[in-house]
Amino acid sequence: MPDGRFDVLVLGEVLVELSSSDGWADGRPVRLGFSGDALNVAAAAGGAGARTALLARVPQDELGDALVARVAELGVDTRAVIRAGGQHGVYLTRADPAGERHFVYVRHGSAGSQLSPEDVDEELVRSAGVVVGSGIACAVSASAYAAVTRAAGLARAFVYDPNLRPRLTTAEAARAVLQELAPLTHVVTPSWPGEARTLLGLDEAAGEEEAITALSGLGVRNVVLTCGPGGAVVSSGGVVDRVPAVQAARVVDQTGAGDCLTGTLAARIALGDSLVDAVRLGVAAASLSVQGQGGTGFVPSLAQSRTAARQTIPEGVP
Ligand code: KDG
Repeated sequence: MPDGRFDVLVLGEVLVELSSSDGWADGRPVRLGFSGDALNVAAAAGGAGARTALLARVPQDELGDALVARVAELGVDTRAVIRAGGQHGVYLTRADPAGERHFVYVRHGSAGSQLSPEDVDEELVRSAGVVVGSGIACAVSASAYAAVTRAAGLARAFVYDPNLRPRLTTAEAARAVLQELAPLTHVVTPSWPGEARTLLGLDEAAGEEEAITALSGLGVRNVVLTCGPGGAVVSSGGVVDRVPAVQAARVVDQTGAGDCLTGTLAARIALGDSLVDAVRLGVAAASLSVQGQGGTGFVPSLAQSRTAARQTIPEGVP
């Protein structure tokens, strides 16, 4: 296990990404990438200045070697990556400027989904400033869910992104996971309105306050509702702040934008920023990330995110 202390530790599954700028049809070109929400988050955390490690199972083959090399190139420590038997998890995506498409998955039984509590090194987790896990990891297998639960219980500060994926789980199952993890969670980052309403069983008329009340009622300490082009809403210690959006100069693909926000946020709170400042930078980083194709197609640096954060859109401007 790596020695030394990490600001951020992310656990989950890294996926091979096949991304098309066109449709899916025989003979069309695709772009090979490495992504998955865990890597998207870790890359963003590294970009935002945190010493970041990734805990994931990656197959022991040539593609796995290239994947691990890319993780390192993204500035993420790979010493906690477990090289294992089994196959890669893959997802197919298309450049998605509107952020509306579902992915096609080829991941059932993948090596990454076999992450288990035994893989979660107690010392590594306890020493990290912030540990990040997601609903995707909890949905891919019972053992990965147990790994996330163990890490959340050991973490000094656990950040949970529900990342509800209807092709991986049901709203009911995702709600049960949220209920179990909520009391262990320092910050939860659901997207608003769709994901939060679905997870919390709220109807169309429910507003942000109801979502915050419901999440706080489950035992979460801090709530960040991510509102895409609407910025974010932060609830902490009974105070609610609205973080304005940052205009994206160029939108190619929204895949991984939410992960970029979460990773940046995790990095900045680990490094001592207030939650609101961390979210402000996360919103700015997410607005930059959409200019690249794929989940890690563009990972902003801290300097780039800081510059973008100065260009918030005033409230009320469509
Ligand atoms: O948030 C983007 C991720 O959903 C994407 O990178 C693929 O991790 C992925 C998943 O499991 O859907």
